[in-house]
Amino acid sequence: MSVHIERNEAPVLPQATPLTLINDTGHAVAGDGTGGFELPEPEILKSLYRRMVVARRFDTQVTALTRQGRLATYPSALGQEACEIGSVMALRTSDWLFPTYRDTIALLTRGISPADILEAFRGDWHSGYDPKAHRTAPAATPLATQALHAVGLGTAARLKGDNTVALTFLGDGATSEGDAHEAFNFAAVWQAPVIFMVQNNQFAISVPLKKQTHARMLADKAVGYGMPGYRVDGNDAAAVYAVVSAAVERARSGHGPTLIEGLTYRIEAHTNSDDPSRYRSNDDVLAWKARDPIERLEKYLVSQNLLSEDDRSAIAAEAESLAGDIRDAMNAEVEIDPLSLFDHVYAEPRPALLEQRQFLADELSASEDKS
Ligand SMILES: Cc1ncc(C[n+]2csc(CCOP(=O)(O)OP(=O)(O)O)c2C)c(N)n1
Repeated sequence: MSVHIERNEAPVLPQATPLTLINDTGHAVAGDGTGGFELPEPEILKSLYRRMVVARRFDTQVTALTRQGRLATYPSALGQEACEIGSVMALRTSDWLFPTYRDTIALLTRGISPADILEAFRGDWHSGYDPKAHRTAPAATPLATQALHAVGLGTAARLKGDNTVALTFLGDGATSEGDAHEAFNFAAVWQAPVIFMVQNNQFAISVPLKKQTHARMLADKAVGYGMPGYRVDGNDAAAVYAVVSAAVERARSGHGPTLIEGLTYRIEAHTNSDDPSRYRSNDDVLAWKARDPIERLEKYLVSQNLLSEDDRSAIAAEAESLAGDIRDAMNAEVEIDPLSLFDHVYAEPRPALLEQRQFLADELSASEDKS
């Protein structure tokens, strides 16, 4: 089946001032400042808030358990809640998500259980959840590979004539990878229904953005590929939700991909094995903490009488109950079959892999005989 591809008008350069709907003092931005986007409905804002609070509790709990040695590694998303959750909430459950290792709280928002999310970080399994059941690919560690997978799935959906949209998260550093270029290029050539959500959290481990790109900003890159680009305040969940929703709608109605740069900051270390004090100043961290995505939405909701004390208690209870579930799951000793490492690598087993499997099986039974 052939698909007719329309040429877009030459996209215009995105505006450099990040699109914001609720500013960092918790006030709704008026008039022209909104770039034509509208504040989401109160119910959506409340849901964004609730999910961000729960996600932060997830993050702080997992960081604590990592320090206790319960997980091998954890890339915190603390401070990036608006980007992660604002984006995912703009999807339908039938859409696909292609996440990276950083996006655990996006997985949580997709309804994947903490135990299943964390299995891979504990080193127990490649992916602790069934990607098809959740329409969420395993979180990619090789940078930018997930963007190609999103373009593949989006293109297949387009060819099949269904209206599935694929959203993929990339970091600022990932945009320097060849895979990102290939994904952007072919998404635009094939007009794939894909949203590239670039979370510009300023650093690729210790490498600042200015060493990754000479472009004015990451959103500008969209224009060269022939797709629209937006720079959004990545700490404003309302703006992220509104801009991503518009991109999803555009993709779903056959108008191709969008690249969105969410300007945000990674408050914690890259992972628990990194010391960020070696490459960034505490003043920067404090300045970004003052722009906290949760606090600003809370201020707005309170000012509009949309968040009662009862609401807050219920959200706090939900967050604490989730933290308890995480502790239970990570404190449980699980039996892992080392041979399961070879399951699901290929749909049809390959001789070389079977040989390696047999080698490990022999080693295991030899060590059992000795003990
Ligand atoms: C192809 C590839 N090269 C190098 C790495 C090692 N690596 C892991 S994370 C990282 C930095 C990524 O930064 P960014 O894309 O900005 O994402 P962030 O971790 O900040 O969310 C690097 C270089 C990798 N995982 N994959």
